[in-house]
Amino acid sequence: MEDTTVDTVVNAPPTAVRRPLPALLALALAVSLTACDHSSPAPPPTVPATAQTSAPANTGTELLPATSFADGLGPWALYGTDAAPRTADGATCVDLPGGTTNPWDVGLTYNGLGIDASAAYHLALTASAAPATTVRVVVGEATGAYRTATELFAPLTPTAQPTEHDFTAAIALSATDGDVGQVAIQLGSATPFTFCISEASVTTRDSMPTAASDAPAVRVNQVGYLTHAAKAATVVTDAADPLPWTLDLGGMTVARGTTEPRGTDPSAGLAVHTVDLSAVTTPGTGYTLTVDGASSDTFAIGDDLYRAMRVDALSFFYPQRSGVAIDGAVAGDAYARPAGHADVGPDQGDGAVACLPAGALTVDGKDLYDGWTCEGTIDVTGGWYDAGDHGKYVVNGGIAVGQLMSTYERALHAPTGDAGALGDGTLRVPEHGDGVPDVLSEARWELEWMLTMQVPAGKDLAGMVHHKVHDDSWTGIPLLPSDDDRTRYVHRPSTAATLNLAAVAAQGARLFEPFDAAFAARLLKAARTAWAAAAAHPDLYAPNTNLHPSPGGGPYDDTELDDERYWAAVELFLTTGEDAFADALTTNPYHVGGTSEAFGPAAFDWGHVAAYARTQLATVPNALPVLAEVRRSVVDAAEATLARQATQPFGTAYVPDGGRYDWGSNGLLLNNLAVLVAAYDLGGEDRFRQGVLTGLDHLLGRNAMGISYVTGHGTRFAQNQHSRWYAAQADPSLPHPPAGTVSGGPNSDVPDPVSSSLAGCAPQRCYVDDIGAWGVNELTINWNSALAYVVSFAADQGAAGPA
Ligand code: 9MR
Repeated sequence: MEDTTVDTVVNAPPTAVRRPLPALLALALAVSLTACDHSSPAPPPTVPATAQTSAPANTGTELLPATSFADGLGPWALYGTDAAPRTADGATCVDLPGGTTNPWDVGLTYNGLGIDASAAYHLALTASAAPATTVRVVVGEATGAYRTATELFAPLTPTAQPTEHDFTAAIALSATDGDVGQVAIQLGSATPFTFCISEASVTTRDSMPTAASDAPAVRVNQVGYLTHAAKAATVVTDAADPLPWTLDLGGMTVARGTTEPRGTDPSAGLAVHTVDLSAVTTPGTGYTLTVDGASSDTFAIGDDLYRAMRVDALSFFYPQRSGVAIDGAVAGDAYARPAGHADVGPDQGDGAVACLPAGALTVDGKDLYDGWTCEGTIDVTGGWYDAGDHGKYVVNGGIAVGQLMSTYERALHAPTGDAGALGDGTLRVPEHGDGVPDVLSEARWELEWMLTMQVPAGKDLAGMVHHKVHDDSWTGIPLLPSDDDRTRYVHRPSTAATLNLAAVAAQGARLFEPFDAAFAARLLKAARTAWAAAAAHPDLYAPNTNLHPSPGGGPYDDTELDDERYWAAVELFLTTGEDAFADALTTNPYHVGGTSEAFGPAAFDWGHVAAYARTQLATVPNALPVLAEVRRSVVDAAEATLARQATQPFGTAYVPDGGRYDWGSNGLLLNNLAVLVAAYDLGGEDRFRQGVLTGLDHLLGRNAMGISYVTGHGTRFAQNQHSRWYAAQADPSLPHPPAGTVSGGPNSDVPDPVSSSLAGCAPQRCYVDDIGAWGVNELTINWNSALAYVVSFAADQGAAGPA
């Protein structure tokens, strides 16, 4: 898929902020060193949830000149505070007065750590904080760009406890010159606390431990299986021969059989067997499957397993809203927060944002937009925050709001669709009682914002749409949107963003027509204007380069726009029926029989939208003469996906050529399932419905990690998705992401400082549920829109269909 090779860190923590320890000061402090004492018995190893992996006894070489703080700070330096360290009872403590904004404003640093890129290390601290405080610990550059080799969030309590962290270094660091390495314990905090430290250590390791999982060997959909659905499980076992299994409910064995050995699954790096429970159609909760002495997590069989998840997946968007206070009475008390970027401070507000000044430089020293800027300011208040960051990006907003509207549109037209389930009063949104389906009210929040991004008539590039708005540099975690004090800029319009607006505004025009004709007309006018502007400026590309030294947002770059043109033409045609749009779509290279292939092993994402457009054309009623061919092409693509899925002992429908998993693999899986949904809706062939449900089994626990990737659903679910405000892992006073939040999922590139410790992992296991692991565990609007679409389908199945 697009742009997985990022030359600059995406959603990275702050860069140019940590204060280096002056080398002379380090030397001066070093003279007070005493020999460290390893003789006292270590306290029981309590590995906090935030530690990356558990740490078996490590016998590597110690890289710090001293590991004990019994006699003072030794070679470490305290910066950002006048508070004086004191030493007692084997520890050095400091009373920090609080009052700082960023974690890195105060810190304890050791400079002079030399490590090799891609080598394995073990970091350990024994420390306390009173009151309990989470601190960020970084191994990285001591100067310059402050690049990070690894990081962890250590939740310190008033009782000293060890925090341990195994990592593979993302970059090389030098002990003496050049990229001098640093261990930094960041102690910035708004509130006062006392920090004490007794031990710190960085040692070499021979190799990383394999990703540990406490999941049972028997992997099931932890939420459950619809009564009339295929029911498959996967068992991790080296046994060569079939094994007996039993299915138990309430202490009784209700079914038994033998497993099917499937060999080693390369996507998981595990030897597995599969179990087929499809014959069991007795509803119940608390089923367990037992094989060879190992029992699965409990699961249900029933007709009503996805309705709550549908509400959750769709309600994810409200607390992502920018520009408005989030009402705890609507979203849940834990999610109440002040409005972000609403011009009330301390954030800078989105009411009057300037364009990026001309001459802003990339890492290559080039002017990012070739001299482009704009006069004045723009009101870009509103919309959804994209992900765990505070940026707002039109092309990702486009696919996300498009899929939300398609969730509703499917319910209008599909044989099993239930528009009532998405009606007014069904979701956790504030717009109840207005007669408008809640899913459309949520979509409108984003559409209104996208309209603000369109250049008005009379200005340079009128009708084009600005690509994005975000901070001038990356912020750290945790940070409420309302506390983001960075300067924000609107970026240059792009043809891609303009076509995105044309597509979703056209779709919105037909869906809002029954509820608000004036808004529908406004949308259609904007869509037509955008279509014409994109035709006049067909190649204004969003670049893949990033600003230097800190981009402050993702690039969402794209230089192949025929698919966006196809999507815009399809939606404009579906709304207007006009010949000009029929011509535009039938002559597009991505149309049936064209030179570009719309479908592939990954159907669609934010930057590859042809398959999504094709499914829209196939499923939304229209009078295109070649509609039968269009529909056949969707069914053929679904057949190809089913064929790939059938090879997978863990049931995934995402089977990329070459095997490597891309960024957002769970989103890619869900969008493949969306094509199966369309195929089922078109012909009612049950195998497509089964393929969707089997794909959800994988997402919800029948996978190599043995976890449900949807917060709040399943026995063991991801809940530390990368987010600056659902940041409970970094600050226990903040919540975890709301129920119904899907994680981006395994990414073979493991591009962030936390997941990079898994380098070389089998694709399904390139994952860790850690807030710092932004390359494998972020939340985004486009992945949750995919979840919402597919889960809404699953919720509609209920008692329907034969097994
Ligand atoms: O989902 C995006 C993925 O397809 C790209 O490869 C990656 C690098 O450009 O960016 C991802 O999008 C991130 C965006 O740039 C910033 N907000 C968070 C998004 C999810 O990680």
